[in-house]
Amino acid sequence: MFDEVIARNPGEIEFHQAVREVLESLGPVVAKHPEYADSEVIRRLCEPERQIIFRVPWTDDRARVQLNRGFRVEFNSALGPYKGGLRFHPSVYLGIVKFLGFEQIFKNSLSGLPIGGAKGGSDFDPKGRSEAEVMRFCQSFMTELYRHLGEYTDVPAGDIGVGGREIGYMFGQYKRITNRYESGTFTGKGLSWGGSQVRTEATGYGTAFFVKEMLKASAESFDGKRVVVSGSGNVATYAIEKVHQFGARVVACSDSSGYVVDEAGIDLDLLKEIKIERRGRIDEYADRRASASFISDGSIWDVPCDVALPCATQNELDDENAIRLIKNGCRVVAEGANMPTTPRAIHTLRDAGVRFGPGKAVNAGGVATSALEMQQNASRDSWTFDYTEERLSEIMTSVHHRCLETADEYGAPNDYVVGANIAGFTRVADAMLALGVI
Ligand code: NDP
Ligand code: 2IT
Repeated sequence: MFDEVIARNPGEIEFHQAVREVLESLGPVVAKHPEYADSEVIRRLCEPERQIIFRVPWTDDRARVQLNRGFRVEFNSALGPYKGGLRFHPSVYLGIVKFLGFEQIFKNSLSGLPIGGAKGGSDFDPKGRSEAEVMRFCQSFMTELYRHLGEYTDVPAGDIGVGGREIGYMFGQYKRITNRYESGTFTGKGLSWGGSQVRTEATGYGTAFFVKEMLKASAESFDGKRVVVSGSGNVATYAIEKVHQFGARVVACSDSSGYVVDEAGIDLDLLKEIKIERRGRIDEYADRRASASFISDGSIWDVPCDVALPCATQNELDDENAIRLIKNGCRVVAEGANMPTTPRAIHTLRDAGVRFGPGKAVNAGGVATSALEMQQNASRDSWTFDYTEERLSEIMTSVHHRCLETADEYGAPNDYVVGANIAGFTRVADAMLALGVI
């Protein structure tokens, strides 16, 4: 089946990687449940229900015409409306969108909530663009995509390069074209126009909640641990915040220009001011903080730590990095980002007895809180921060439990990869069987 996926989707290497990782876990399930093979449910899962690719023309501040490509891959809707983020980054092409959409199916299923899987985005690079340029791009992007969306159809959110600002411009254009205030068509909205408390923080907080459970499962806690977090965007920032609240110290974080080491612990207010509020570069953090230094070559995974949280992008932690982490005494690696660890690095970590949490479980708190936002929109309600955070915490505890329970059931105790893949797969596969050959 893997050969068939490669042949049907040539050149889409990230998609191949994501499919392979799931297929490798499914042997014991098919052995126990031949009905999945008989109904070709796995083959059907690997083929998106719908793929939309479109032109996104817009004019820059100098009145020059710019051109980007837009994507939305609506992968699976057996469990609910298509759900998943939009990524704006120059590296985006069909293979990236499909890997993310495929992962999203199993993540959303694992969350236990009624959401299907999708992903989209564009090769637009927001770096260095003015507010007005970003707005015009978002409006052009939505002028095509709006026709495919809806609260019962497809519900986008943010991802790399897409946060509250971009969701605002896209929701505004959607509302304008459709003449409907349909809050439930987007998640990650601002708090004054239908957004949910905790959605901004959810992926990072959820990552910390999940790792807390991983540590608890081996009779440990965050207290006094040294943690390294890659990235300094949405996921990294709020992972750092919660990890600090749990009593650990984050000593390094990064962006695409390099990393900072701060033995006194990352000063989150300073980091937020530079990276979130002003969209600046990470070297400024070291310029303004005496205990910090900036390193532009080498790797953030050279920094010794007990817990490593890759929260930037795919394939950012390779085998060489894994070997270094193990040498330096790292005991837990958990993916805040989607597929940040290469397959070889995962094997190396697991062989060395490092506890490894895969993204589709660890970072499920973001999309889970999106589903909570959809719930609030559907009932025209809005919940308090504390109540919503409590719901997120419960969801992450149950995702953790589901992973370990399923890993046990299929003869791979403590293997979170096997547990997450099989638990995610069986829920969506059962729904597909029930819905017939569609
Ligand atoms: P942001 O755009 O807020 O931040 C991304 C961070 O990663 C930035 O620090 C960025 O650095 C860095 N980064 C991005 N691309 C690269 C690259 N090619 N090389 C090195 N560094 C890079 O995105 P998010 O925090 O939202 O997303 C981070 C990860 O988490 C992604 O894998 C995303 O898919 C995943 N995720 C996000 C969720 C969410 O709710 N937002 C939910 C679940 C997973 P720079 O600023 O220099 O570009
Ligand atoms: O990868 C992800 O889970 C996200 N970017 C969030 C998706 C969502 O719909 O909230």
